[in-house]
Amino acid sequence: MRYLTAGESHGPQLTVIIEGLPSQMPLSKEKIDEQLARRQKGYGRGRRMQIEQDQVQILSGVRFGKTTGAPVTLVIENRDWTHWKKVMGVHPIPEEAEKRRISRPRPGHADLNGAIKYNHRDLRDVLERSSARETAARVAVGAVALQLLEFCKIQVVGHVVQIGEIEAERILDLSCEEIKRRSEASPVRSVDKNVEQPMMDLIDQAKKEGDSLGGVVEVLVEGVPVGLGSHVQWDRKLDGRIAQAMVSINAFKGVEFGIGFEAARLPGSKVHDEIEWSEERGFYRRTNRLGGFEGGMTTGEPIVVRGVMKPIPTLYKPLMSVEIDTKEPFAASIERSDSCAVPAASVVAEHVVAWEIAQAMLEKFPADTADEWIEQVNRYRERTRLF
Ligand code: EPS
Repeated sequence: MRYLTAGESHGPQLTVIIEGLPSQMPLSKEKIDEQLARRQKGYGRGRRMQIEQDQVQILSGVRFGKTTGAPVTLVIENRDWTHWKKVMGVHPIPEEAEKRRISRPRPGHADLNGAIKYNHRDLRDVLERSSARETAARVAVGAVALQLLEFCKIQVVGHVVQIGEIEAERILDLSCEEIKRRSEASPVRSVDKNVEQPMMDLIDQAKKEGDSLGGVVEVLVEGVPVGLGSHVQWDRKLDGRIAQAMVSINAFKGVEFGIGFEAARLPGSKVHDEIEWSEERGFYRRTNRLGGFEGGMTTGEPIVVRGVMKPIPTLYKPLMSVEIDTKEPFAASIERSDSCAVPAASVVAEHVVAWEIAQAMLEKFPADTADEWIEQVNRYRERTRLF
């Protein structure tokens, strides 16, 4: 299973083609729209989110509510496009191109590297594609993956564990269901009520100062069978693939599993998870410090992965940069932006992880139809329980 996304932030639409979904799988547009709406919420978003009301159109691969096995095309229109037709059109409009040209790269963005690499004198040719608007497409893809995972009772949820210096209390053993219930009711998508107001105050302060804030999000996956991914080759290690997917989200700079970087400080006896066995569960771990992975394979314990997001680099209080024509120092151009997108990023992280799990499930249990697929999953679950 694979996908590609296309589309610019202020172009007409985002487009995705997903290939490799089994046939006969119920696929609901409404469920994708629900996820798109979740991504648009969250304290700290800017004015653009008042313009967009993301909804998906399914343009191929689904008939009468079920997948056919053919590629699925998803489209999300950019409502803001109506204001950008002249700036983002396909046909040349030389006066417009010159008038609206951007020549002051923003530190922390793709602007300068992309312009040098692709030889663009207008930085908009880079920033339109590097914009985090693309994460709407990735959520749509993940929402399809989530519907596949629902079939075999795998649940995925993302939530915010830190914004700026404010950390949520680490509440162990919350189920996906409980995390979903709590974070959904929180404007900052945190399960810890006590940090909600301080996080919002911090975001308000950053906004007032023309600054931006980053944070940490966590994704929990429940119900994964043991043995997804493989130790036998570097690019088949599933934790490695999830790490790549997480860091590919705009502004993400790092990833950890389970206790993560904390493991550096602890002796092995306080890091590794002891093995137990019961008739009902088969083999399991007494703790889950390693976040559901050993040897690049799932242990069957919940997957716990966290990603760190840097503060959004588009600042109303711009940093210094250099004009690409005159080579003179300048304050970088000011573009409309969010002051904090960490709550939205927790939804994006949830969806990119969902995709990686769904892909790993289809690799392990290749099938043309959803029924064939679920049959294999159930057989394997029984075999591993009896091991
Ligand atoms: C973004 C800048 C802002 C954000 C955008 C990502 O857009 P604009 O430049 O139109 O104000 O709102 O995020 C989205 C559009 C979205 O859907 O999340 C950027 O520079 O990355």
